[in-house]
Amino acid sequence: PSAIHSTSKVHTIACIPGDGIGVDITEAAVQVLQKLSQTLGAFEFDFTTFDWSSEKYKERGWYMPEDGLEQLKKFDAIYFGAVGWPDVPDHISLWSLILPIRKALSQYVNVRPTRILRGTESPLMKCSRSDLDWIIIRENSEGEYSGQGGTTHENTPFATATEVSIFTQPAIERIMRFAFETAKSRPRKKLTMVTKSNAQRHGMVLWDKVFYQIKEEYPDVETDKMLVDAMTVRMVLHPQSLDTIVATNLHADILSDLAAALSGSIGIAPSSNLDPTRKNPSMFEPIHGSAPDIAGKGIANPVGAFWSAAEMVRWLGYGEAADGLMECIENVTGAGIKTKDLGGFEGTKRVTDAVCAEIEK
Ligand code: GGG
Repeated sequence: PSAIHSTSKVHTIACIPGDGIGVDITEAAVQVLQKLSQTLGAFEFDFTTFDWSSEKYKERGWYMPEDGLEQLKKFDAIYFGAVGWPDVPDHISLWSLILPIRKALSQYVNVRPTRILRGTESPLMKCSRSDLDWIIIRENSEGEYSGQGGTTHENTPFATATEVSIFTQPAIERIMRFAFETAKSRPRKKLTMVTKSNAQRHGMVLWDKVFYQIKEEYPDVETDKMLVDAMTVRMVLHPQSLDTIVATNLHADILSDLAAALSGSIGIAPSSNLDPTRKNPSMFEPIHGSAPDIAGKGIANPVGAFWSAAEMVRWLGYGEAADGLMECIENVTGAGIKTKDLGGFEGTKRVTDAVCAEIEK
């Protein structure tokens, strides 16, 4: 093994477990990633863990140190668990950790794949594994999560707040191109674009317009356009009619939770926050939150964390290893080794050990 390791590439990974089950599932993901690298010998991971969390915020008054973003820029990738805890307002935790990281590191694409893993099932009647295989492309840098706005007349009966959505042509163009390229790379070559451009008549109309402009460059991709409310109905009633989906920051955030639930559980859903220019490290995190009600109990589903880890491995250049890890995960779910949210009886450790055993086979 030492001879193999001497030629393997070492990748530095910033690890931010964050809050609640983020800690449980990050520990599990690191175990799986280490097992994968030791078994394959082609790459190694050098993890540095950052204790940036709501618990530490309560002690220190900050989530990230002032140079936190600069520290992160030095890594090859970031692995993130979850953020949010009941006694810290959610907008503070989100705007102190993941949102600044996504913005500062130019991670303007959030890729959220959804499919029904072997041995699991959709809560939808008559929805087979081949009926639901989607990739949601979420605009990750602006839109409804621009952080612009303010409150006046605070703590009076006339309190007034604005939350300004910002949509810019360059940001819409780059997310559309990424979405078209993704759709083009998939067998069905089909892209559904989602907005609410009947009720929101500025930013979302621009979003529609840019979509039709970029579409001209991709004559081989079949497209359609949906309003977000109708899209929720289509996802439930006609899942097989969808493939690649592109939506704004807020809409895709919501639709991807629905997608995850329709595929069996939010506990399996991964996400990749990508800087496609590769000038900055990209960040990989399961889409679920910190789940305070089950945190530390050893029952959190680690599959979304493992799938996110597989996507990190893919992004670092090891597509075959990522596919192999996905195969191991599905061998485990396929054998019925699953947590409660997927209808199983196992805990985090048992699922993690089973995936590690599959990797070693
Ligand atoms: N692991 C992801 C996480 O902590 N999610 C919490 C959340 O609410 N995220 C919102 C977002 O992804 O924009």
